[in-house]
Amino acid sequence: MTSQCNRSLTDEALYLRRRDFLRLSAKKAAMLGAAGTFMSSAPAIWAAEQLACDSTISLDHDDLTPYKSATRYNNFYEFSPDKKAVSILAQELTTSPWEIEVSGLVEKPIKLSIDGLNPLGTVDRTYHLRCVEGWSMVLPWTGVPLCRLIEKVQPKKDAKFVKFSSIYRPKEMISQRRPIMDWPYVEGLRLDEANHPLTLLAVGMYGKTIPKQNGAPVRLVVPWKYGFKSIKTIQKIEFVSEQPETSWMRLAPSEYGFYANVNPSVAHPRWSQRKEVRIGEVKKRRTRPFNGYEEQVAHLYKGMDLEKNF
Ligand SMILES: Nc1nc2c(c(=O)[nH]1)N[C@H]1C(S)=C(S)[C@@H](COP(=O)(O)O)O[C@H]1N2
Ligand SMILES: [Mo]
Repeated sequence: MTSQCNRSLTDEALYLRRRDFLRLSAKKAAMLGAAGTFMSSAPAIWAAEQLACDSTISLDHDDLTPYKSATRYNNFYEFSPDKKAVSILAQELTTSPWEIEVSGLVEKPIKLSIDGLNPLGTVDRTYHLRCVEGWSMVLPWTGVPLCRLIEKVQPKKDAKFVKFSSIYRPKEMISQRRPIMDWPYVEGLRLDEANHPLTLLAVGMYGKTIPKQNGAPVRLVVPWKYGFKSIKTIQKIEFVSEQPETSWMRLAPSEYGFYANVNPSVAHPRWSQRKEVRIGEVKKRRTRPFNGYEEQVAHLYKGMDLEKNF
C-alpha cells in the first residue's frame, strides 16, 4: 500500500467516529431524495432465467494481489476500523470447532462443521474484489458455490432472501466490545443472487486455509458487489421471506443499499465510483459495471432501476 493511496482514500469507517453522523445522513438523504424509496422490500424484479449451479464459468482476471497485501490490509470492523491493525488482532479468534447453522424457510435445516462443507465440492476461483472505498484487489479463493448448499437444504416457496450473520464473540473480537455497529455483522442476498454460481462460500485463499483476517473459517464472496457484501466469519445462514436489514443499511441507509452492485455510474455520497486503485498500484483504473462480471450477472437485474436500487 503506497502512502499516496492512504492519503487519497477515506475509509468506510470514517463516520463511525463522527458523533453528528446520524443527523448528517438524515439531511443528506433528504437532499438526495433517496430516503424511503430504496428501503422498501417490495418485490424486486426476478430474473427470468437462472444459471444452473454446475454451469461452467470461465473468467478473466488481472494479476493477483501479493499475498502480503491481501492479508495485511483488511476491513474487518469486529477487530478494528484500522485496516492495518486487523491482521494482528484477528489472530485472537478461535476458528475451530465451528458450526454453521442453516435454517429458516427450508425443508432440511442443518448444522455443519467446516469439514462438512467439503463434500459439497470445492472450486478454485480468482475474483476481483472492489471495496466501496475505491480500492480493489485480485484474490484467488477456494470455496463451495453457495448454490450447492442451497440445493441441499431445499428452500421453501416463500423463501425469497438469504440472511447471513457473522459470529458475535466480544471476548475474542475486541471491537465488538464497542457499539460502533450493531453486532453481529449482518448481510443479505436475494435468493437468485445467492443461487448464482459465482457466489462462493470461501474456506481457502491462495491455496491455503483462509487467514483469520480474511474471514476464517468461512466467508461469502460475491464478486460483482462491493466488498462489504462479502461477509466474514459466518455463523448463521437463514432463508427468509422479507429483505433483511443489513448492518451497513442500518448504520447509513443513504450510503449503503441492499444491492450494492459495483456501479461506476452511481456515486456513493462520499466517493465517486468511476475509478479505483488496485492495491499496489498508483494510477487509477476505471471501475467496470458489476465489477467486470456484467456478462454473468446483469440478467439478474433486468428491468430494475439500479440508481434507486443501489
Ligand atoms: N464480518 C465482517 N465481514 C466483512 C467486513 C467486516 O467488517 N466484518 N468488512 C467487509 C468489507 S468493507 C470488505 S472491503 C471486505 C474486505 O475483505 P478482505 O479483508 O478479505 O480484503 O470484507 C467485508 N466483510
Ligand atoms: Mo469495503
